[in-house]
Amino acid sequence: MSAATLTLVLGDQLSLANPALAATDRERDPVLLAEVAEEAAYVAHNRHKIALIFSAMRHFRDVLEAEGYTVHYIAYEDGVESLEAAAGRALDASKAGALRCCEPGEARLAEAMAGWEERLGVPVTLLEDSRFLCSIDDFAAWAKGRKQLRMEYFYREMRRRYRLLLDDGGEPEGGQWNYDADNRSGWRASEAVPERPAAPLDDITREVLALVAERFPDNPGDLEAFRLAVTAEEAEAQFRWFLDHALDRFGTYQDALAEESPWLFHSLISMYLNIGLLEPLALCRAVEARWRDGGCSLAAAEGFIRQILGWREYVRGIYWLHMPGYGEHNALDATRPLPGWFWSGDTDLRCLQQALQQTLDLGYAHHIQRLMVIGNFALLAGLDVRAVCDWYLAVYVDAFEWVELPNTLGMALYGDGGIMASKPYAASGKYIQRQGNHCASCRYDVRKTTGEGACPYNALYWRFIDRHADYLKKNARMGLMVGSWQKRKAADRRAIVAWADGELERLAPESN
Ligand code: FAD
Ligand code: DLZ
Repeated sequence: MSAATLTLVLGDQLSLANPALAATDRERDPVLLAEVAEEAAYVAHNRHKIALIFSAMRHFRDVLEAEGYTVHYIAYEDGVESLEAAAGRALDASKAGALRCCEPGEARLAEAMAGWEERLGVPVTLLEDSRFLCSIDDFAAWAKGRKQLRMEYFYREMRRRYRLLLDDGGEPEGGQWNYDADNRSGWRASEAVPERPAAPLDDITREVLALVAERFPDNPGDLEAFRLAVTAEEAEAQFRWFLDHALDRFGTYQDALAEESPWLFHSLISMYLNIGLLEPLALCRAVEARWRDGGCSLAAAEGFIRQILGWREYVRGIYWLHMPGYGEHNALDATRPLPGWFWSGDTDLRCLQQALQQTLDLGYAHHIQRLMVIGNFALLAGLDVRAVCDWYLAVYVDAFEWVELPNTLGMALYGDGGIMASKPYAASGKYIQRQGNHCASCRYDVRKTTGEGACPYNALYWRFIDRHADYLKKNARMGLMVGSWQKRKAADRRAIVAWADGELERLAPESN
């Protein structure tokens, strides 16, 4: 019998379809899962994220044992520093002569693992992560030779490849590839938001919550409010609830901002997808089936499938195409320090306050809060791109660098100079007012640009246009806005920029 190979399963690879498990001989090869200090502390993760991952890992250990695998489990209390140290221990204990793992999702860990063979003294095999619908190599082949990469064209190819929402002739159902224009309604509190069921808390999760409370007292996250699924079955139940109660309104209110709800009709499944509890193609097929059965509109089904099959795969492709080095971009030279209230939520801008508070407490904000409320403020204020990206990586339950970095640096901050987005997502308070009902209970007046009580987004928007006019003029989609700014009287422009400078110094001081 050949020597055993140790299979390492990382905390975001908790799926029986993990290719490293598929290659494991259950009779011979031990499996290692390890809760380690380094992974739990490389940023100040939201406590919901640590609790989710540790509890899901412990539950997955039980699933693997029931499936006949021999599991070597290292708990956080065992005090092991790093995944490398954990692998070293398990290799010694099991006498395995090699190690295999599905490739890690973050370049940071991939780089560290590149030295394992030498340091651990055994062959290390990394297997392609088959849980994604477009491999890193396929994305690179698609990107090759294209002057500009755009998600929409990638998405169409993915629709054809997986035959999703196509008619018998292979053309898009309804005659259009994209129904985004139907997905932009603002929230006017004219309908009820369904109550979301919490996933059950069992003994394993309770134990993990106590551990996280004790060991991570200073990290963000209100553990009393922990309500996440920690097994594949529970995550599936959350998704089924979304299909039955929210999908049909998902499209309509995808871009809406609401006082009443942190999540409106969003699915709340990114964290389960990202750690392996749900599988992307199955979700897309279930949503298509729901539309074919008449259970939701085509715009809702297409909008949802586009997020998973399009955006999620696209951002991962962009990440690996440009790593290492992607995180070093700072196209707009944004270096202002991140204000301390990003970590407390203590601001009197109503939309920002709500988005930050739920982010810190629950580790969740929906896309428009991340992009057009928090991200937009960071973009307009010129906050330091590295600090902003580190903040996003820390605070969200679903944050892993492969998905966080292109979304934050590229989409929200335009820090990559247009690799991800065709224009900066910069907007004044008018956009936030149009999309929801925060402005009605805000102390600032969204109709005012300058003067006491004016909504800070307004003057900051024009300051942004003024500051980057030469750069933005080259962008076909921003040229009009720059032109209309430059046509205004010089004295008016000076007054707006001076007001914005003062507001910025008040809200995000240059030295703090
Ligand atoms: P829904 O709105 O219900 O969408 C369904 C699913 O589509 C999501 O669960 C997610 O898997 C996928 N999806 C939607 N948009 C994107 C996108 N732009 N990129 C990748 N997947 C997408 N998503 C993460 O998973 N992790 C992150 O760290 C993350 N950071 C972000 C940072 C910024 C600045 C922005 C603008 C977006 C970020 N996103 C991130 C994308 C998106 O905001 C979240 O996936 C979404 O809000 C999760 O909530 P949901 O499950 O309710 O999503
Ligand atoms: C995020 C995370 C945390 C908090 N803890 C662990 C852990 O203790 N053990 C582990 O294997 N994985 C953990 N993870 C997920 C890893 O950070 C993730 O696998 C890498 O970031 C690569 O995507």
